[in-house]
Amino acid sequence: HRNKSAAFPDERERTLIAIKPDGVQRRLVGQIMQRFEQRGFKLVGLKMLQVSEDLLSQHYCELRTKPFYPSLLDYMSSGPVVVMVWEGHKVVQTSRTMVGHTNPAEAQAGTVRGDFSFHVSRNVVHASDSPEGAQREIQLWFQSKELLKWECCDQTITCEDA
Ligand code: IDP
Repeated sequence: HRNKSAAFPDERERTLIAIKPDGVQRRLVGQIMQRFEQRGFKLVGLKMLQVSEDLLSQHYCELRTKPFYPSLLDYMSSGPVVVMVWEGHKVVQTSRTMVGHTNPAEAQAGTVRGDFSFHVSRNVVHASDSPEGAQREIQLWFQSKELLKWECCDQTITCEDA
């Protein structure tokens, strides 16, 4: 059988999604993961961890001069996070749409932030904002052996070749 992923590299695009400490505390992990599963994306990495300050400062290096940066680090280390890598066609852009505006007050209903939050300081979830950013973040959060290659039996149904 033909290796579709090799022939269509776009289907191998990956993004990093993290359920932040408020999402874990509020028991939203299952509902959030379900949205990515039912959209048709493939889960290739998953773990729960208490994030170190070192990892957080690298993850949010572009925000270090922002006034909210210290409280962002406190928030992100206030409890465990669940971090995932999802794979699929245009997964970065589609995930950003699914997650919604950074500020939940402006996020549309139907998005994760629009359905589960109302304040920018507790916005439940992280999603990479570009394919390049996703690659950087995935390398930061995961070792390559933690990302699994597996064949999804519905791939020929959810995604057309051409
Ligand atoms: P993004 O998470 O939607 O990509 P960024 O601008 O990269 O948005 O900000 C990263 C995170 O920093 C946000 O998700 C949010 O948790 C936090 N943040 C952004 N702006 C503010 C703010 O004005 N006050 C408090 N926290 C903020």
